[in-house]
Amino acid sequence: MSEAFPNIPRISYEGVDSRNPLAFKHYRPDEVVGGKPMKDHLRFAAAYWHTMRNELTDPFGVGTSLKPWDDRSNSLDNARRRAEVFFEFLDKLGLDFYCFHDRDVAPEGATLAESNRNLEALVETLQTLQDQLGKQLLWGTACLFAHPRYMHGAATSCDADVFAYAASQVKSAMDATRALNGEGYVFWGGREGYTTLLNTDVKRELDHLAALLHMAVDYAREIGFKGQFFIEPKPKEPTAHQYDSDAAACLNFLRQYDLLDHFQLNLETNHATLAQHSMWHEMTVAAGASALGSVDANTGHPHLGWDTDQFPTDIYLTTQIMLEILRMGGFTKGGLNFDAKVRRESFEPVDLFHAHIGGMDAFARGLKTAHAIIEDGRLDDFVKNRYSSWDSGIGAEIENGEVGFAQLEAYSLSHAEPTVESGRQEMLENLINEFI
Ligand code: XLS
Ligand code: NI
Ligand code: NI
Repeated sequence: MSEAFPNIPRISYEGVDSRNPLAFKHYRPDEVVGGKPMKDHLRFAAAYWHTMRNELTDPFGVGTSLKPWDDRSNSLDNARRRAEVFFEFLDKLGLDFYCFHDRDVAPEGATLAESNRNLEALVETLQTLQDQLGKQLLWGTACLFAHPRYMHGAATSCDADVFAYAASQVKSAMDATRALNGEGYVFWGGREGYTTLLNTDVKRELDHLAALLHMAVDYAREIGFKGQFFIEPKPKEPTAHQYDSDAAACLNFLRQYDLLDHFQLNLETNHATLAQHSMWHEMTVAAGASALGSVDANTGHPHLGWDTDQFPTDIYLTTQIMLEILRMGGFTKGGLNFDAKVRRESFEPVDLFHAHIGGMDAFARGLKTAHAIIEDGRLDDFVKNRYSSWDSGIGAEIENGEVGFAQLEAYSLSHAEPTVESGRQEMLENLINEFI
């Protein structure tokens, strides 16, 4: 097959002085940072849906994306050609991983049986390409939101037949993920939520969602799928209220339904923003529950209130993300998946390269900066010291559960008014800027 990107070379590292837009300025896959090559810290993945299937439509206009290799048909041949182009793309960018929804890679058929056959056919193609080019599947998932049957939700649909259909689709998507040796499997909420409470039995829908996830855990055991399950929080879009609203809501749900041992969170920056949280907040909440698993690396537009899925370029953002990843000791099964699309005005194939290069460079800088901040130690020392009153004396007694109200009252009556210290926010902000 002929190359899809004949004028684009394999992207290599040229360093900060390079003015070549098709080169890395910071990402050097084998450069060792803190005892580990950059590529193993970052575990970059491309998203099949945005890279290969996003036509760049918006609510006001048709798609603008140029994809000369794609005849826009639903044929298996077209699907196979797309997969080949996608792997050429991964290869040229030096992206080690990818992620997909079942329906991104294989066309939905007229029946469930036909859809399953299509997926199995494409799994064979993907397997061959993975082996040829040494690429790995970071995670697979099922598209349980695009088809009209899922208008009321999938696992949380009011219609039990739809639940059954969704479960069958997850089963096949898990089979595909296992066959391709996927590191993980993601459940993003899709249409699991509601648009109005007038017609919605929330308690029953949540019970059903948990039931589907328990079935997935059982099925993984049955087929020997060793990948990590992830839930991906998002507060709204497409529904007005998504059940998996944010990290805290997801953790509560998992705990309530006894699923916490089987799931971690896949956090997406733009979803954090929609929840009026920072990505750093979401990561901190997840890490606190030992459930920080993977990252959908993107960003939103500061003036727009929706999921614009832009490529991450902000060094403060990537530094914060990498700080949390380093603090937890690095990814295990997770990685940095560019769940991001180019703007509708950036419609040429080369724009996909610029976008990924920028994201990879931004994270390489974030990694180096975060590592330097940790090595420097002043930030961590400050925080540690800020809580030092808990390390001994009355603080340690409280933490150890050795005292109650009566003892604390006696303590306070016999001590002078507490003397508190400055939080030094501005000093710490300046400290971070020393590194950026
Ligand atoms: C949509 C989600 C979706 C998931 C995968 O907002 O980010 O792309 O990552 O289903
Ligand atoms: Ni996502
Ligand atoms: Ni998103």
